[in-house]
Amino acid sequence: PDRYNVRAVEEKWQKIWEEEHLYETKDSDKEKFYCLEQFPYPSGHLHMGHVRVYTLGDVIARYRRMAGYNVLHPMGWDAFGMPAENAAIKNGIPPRTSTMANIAYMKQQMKQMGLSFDWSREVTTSEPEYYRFTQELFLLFYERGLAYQKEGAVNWCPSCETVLANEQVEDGLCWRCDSVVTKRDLTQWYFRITDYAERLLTSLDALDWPQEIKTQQFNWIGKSIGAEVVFDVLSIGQKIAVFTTRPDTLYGATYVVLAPEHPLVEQLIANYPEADKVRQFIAEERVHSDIERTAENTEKRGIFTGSYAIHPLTGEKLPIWIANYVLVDYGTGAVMGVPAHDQRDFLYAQKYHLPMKVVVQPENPGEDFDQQAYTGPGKLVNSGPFTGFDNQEAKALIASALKEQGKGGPRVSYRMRDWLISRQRYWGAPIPIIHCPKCGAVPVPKDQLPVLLPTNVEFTGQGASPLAGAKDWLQTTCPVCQGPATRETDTMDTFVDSSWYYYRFTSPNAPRPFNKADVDYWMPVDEYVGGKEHAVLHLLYSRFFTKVLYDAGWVSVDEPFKRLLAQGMVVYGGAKMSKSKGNTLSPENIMKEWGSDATRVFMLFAAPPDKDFEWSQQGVEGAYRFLQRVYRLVMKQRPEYAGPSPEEAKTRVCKVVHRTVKKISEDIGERRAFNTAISALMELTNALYQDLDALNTEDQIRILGILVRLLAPFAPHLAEELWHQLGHDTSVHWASWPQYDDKWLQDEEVTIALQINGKVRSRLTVPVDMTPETLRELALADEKIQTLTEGRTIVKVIAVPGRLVNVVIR
Ligand code: ANZ
Ligand code: ZN
Repeated sequence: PDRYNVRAVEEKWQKIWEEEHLYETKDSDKEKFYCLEQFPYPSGHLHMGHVRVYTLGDVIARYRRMAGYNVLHPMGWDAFGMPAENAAIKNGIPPRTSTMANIAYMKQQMKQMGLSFDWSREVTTSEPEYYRFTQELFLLFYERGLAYQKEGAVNWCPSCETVLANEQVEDGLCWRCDSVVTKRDLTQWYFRITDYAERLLTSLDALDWPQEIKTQQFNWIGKSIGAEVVFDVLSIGQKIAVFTTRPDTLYGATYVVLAPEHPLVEQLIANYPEADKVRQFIAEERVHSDIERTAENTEKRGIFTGSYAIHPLTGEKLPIWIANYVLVDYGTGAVMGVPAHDQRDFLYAQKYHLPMKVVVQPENPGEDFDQQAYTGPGKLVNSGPFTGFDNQEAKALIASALKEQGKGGPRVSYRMRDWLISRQRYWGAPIPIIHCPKCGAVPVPKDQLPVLLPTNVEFTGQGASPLAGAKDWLQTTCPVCQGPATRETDTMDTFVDSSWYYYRFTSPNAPRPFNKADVDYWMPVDEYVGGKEHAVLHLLYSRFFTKVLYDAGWVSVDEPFKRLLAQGMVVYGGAKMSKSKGNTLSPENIMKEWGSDATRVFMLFAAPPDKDFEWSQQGVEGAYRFLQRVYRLVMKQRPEYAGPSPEEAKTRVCKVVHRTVKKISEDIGERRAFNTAISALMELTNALYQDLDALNTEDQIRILGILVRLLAPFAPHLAEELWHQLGHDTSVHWASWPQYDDKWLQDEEVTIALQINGKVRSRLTVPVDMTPETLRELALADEKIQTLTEGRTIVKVIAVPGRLVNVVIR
C-alpha cells in the first residue's frame, strides 16, 4: 500500500455505506440534532455552489453524529418549477420525465461526494405523495382566512409569462430571468403574510442568524409608526385616508396626492373637463416600475384632479393631485403633501407652484427653505393649538386629536405586502379550489386530494395557465351543490412547496403532512445551511408557514430554523460561477481527478463558510497532497524518530493532540470555522510526523485513531479506510468523537520573530512546542512576510522552535 488509490477506495466505501444504510436515522434516546441544507432544484447537475453547501452541512452532521447526537440529515428535491416546463415547451419532453431523470443523476452525484444523507427520507415536491399535502396546507390557510383571491395590479414577467410575488422582483427585475417586470390587472391568490408582519419582526431578534439576513428581513417587513389622517371629499361624498410618519406636520399640508392607481381617481375626475388628460397621464405612469417611480432622482410628475379635500383640523380646502411618486400599495396609496418638510413634496410643489407652509421651526435660525425641505426637529409654528410644542411630542398629540374627532389616529404601516402565490404555469401544485357558478370558490374536500396534475396538456408558452387546456380535467362537479363547475387552473408558487419540506422530513411516510410527535421531537432545525439570496424569499416564507402551523396547533415551535449558516459564493477568477458567464467548473470532473475527499477538504480549507470561495487548481492539489501525507503517516511510511528522549516526544504529542481536539470541536460545533479546523489537522499531522515514532506501538495506534476520527467529518472516505487499517471493524462515522483533557492545555506560548534575510519583520505568538514544519507554514502565510517577499525567490526557510523563523530570499 504505497500510494492511496483515491478512486477505488472512495467507491468501495460509498458502496458499503449504502449497503449498510449507514446514515439512516434510527430511534434513539440521545439528544437530537437536526442538520439541514437547502434542498436543490433538480436542474440536471450539481454545480460548485451545491458542492460547497452540502459539504458544509455534511461536516456538521458527521461531527454531531460522532459527538453523540441523534442526527437527522435528510435530502430531497425542490422539483416543481419553470425550467422543466420551459424544456417541455422547447423539446417536448414532459416535465416529470426530465425532472425524475435529473433527480436520479444528481442523487448519484451526491453519493459520489460521500454525503451522509438519510436517503430513506427523501422527498420530491413534484410527486403526488408530497404535493397532496402542499394542497392540504393550502386548505388549512384557506380555512383560517389566510388564503384569498383578489383582483389588482400584479407584477408580471413578460419573459416567464407569469406573475411574480413582490419578493421575486429585485430592483424592478425578475429574480429568475432579469427581465423588466411590468404590471397587469389580474385576479390572483394570496397568502395573508401581512397578518404576521409584527410577529415576523419581533421574533427575529432571538434567532441565531447572520445579522445581514435579519436586517434584510427587518427592512423588507418595513415597519413605520405614524398616523392615518382622513380628508373628506365633499364633492363625491367620500373620504381619502393618508398614511404619514409625520403627523406633527399636519398643519403644513397644502395638497393631497394620490397614486395613479388609487381607486377613487375615476370618481374624482368624473366631472372634470380635463379628465381625459388625467387618464392619459395615468396610462403613461403605470408602465414605470415602483423603484423607478420613487427613486430620489426621478423627476416628480403629476396632474391636478379638479377636486378638493377638507383638512381635518383646519377645514381648509386642499387641491387633490395625482403623482408618480405615490405608490398604490404602500400605506393607503395617498399622501398629504407637506412641501416645507418633505423633500419629494418640496420638489413637487416647486414644479407645480403649490403653496409651502412652514410648521416646524428649525433650531438654527439661519435655515432657509429655498433649496430644500427642513426635515429636522424643532418647535411647531402655525399649528393652531399645537403651536409651541416640540415636534416630537406633537406627533402623538395630533394623532390622538385626530382619533378623538374620528379623522384617523395613530397607525402602524408595513412595507411588506401579502404573498402572491398563484402562477399561470403547469409545473406546480394545482391550487385545490373549484369554481362553481352558483357557490363561487369552493375548496376541494380533503378526501379528494390530491388534485392531480393532468398529463394531457399542451405546452404552448402562451402565458395562460396550460391547465385550462386540459378540458376533461377542468370540468368537475361542485362539492357543495353537485352542479357543474370548473377547477382552478393556476398552480402554486414553488416557494410554497419549500416552505414546509423540513417538516415532511421528520415523518416522510405519514398519512398526514407530518406527525406532530415527530415534529415535536425534531424541530426546530438546529443548523440550516444555505445561500443568502433567499433572505426575503424562502427564509421569510418558512418563518411565516411555521407561525401559521403553530397557531393551528400543528407544531410547537414558532420559528423553524434556530441557527443559520449562510454560505458565501463560489467564485472563479473573481467572477461568480454561473453558466451564463461560461466559467463553470464541473464538480464531477474535479472529483474524478482528485477524489471527493480532496475536493471537500479544499472547499472547506480555502475560506470560512460565509466568505466567497475562490476556486484554484493549486488549492485542490494542496488538499490532495495533505490527504496523501496523512495516509502515509498512518500507514507507517514515515522517517525514524531522531529527536531527544521519548518522554519529551510523548509530552509534545499529548499536548498537540489535546489542543487539536479542543480546537476542532469548537471550530465545527461553535465557530463553524472549518478552515482553521483543517489547519489544526495539518499541524497535528506535522507534529506526529516528528514525534510519533518515539512512542510505543500501542500509543501510536491510539493517537493515530484520534487523528483519523478528527479527519472523518472532512475526508470521510480516507478516514474510513484508515480506521479499518488501524484494526477497527465498525465505521469511523459512528465512532465516538475524541475528548480532550484540560490538563494538557496549559500550554506555554512564546512570541517568535519572523525574519527576512535575518532582519525582524514581524512576530507571531505560538505554542512553544510547535514543529518547525508548521512554523515555516505559518511564517509564509503571515501577511507582512507575504507582502515583503512578493515577486522574490524564497531560497530557504529556517525555523528554530521557540525562537524564530528566518526566510531567506533573493
Ligand atoms: C406627510 C409627511 C411630511 C411625510 C413630512 C414625510 C415627511 P415611510 O418611512 O417609508 O413609512 N408616503 C406614505 N404613503 C406613501 C405612498 N403610498 N407612496 C409614497 N409615499 C408615501 O414613509 C412614510 C411617508 O412616506 C409618509 O409620511 C408619506 O409622507 C409618504 F414632513 O406624510 B409623509
Ligand atoms: Zn356549487
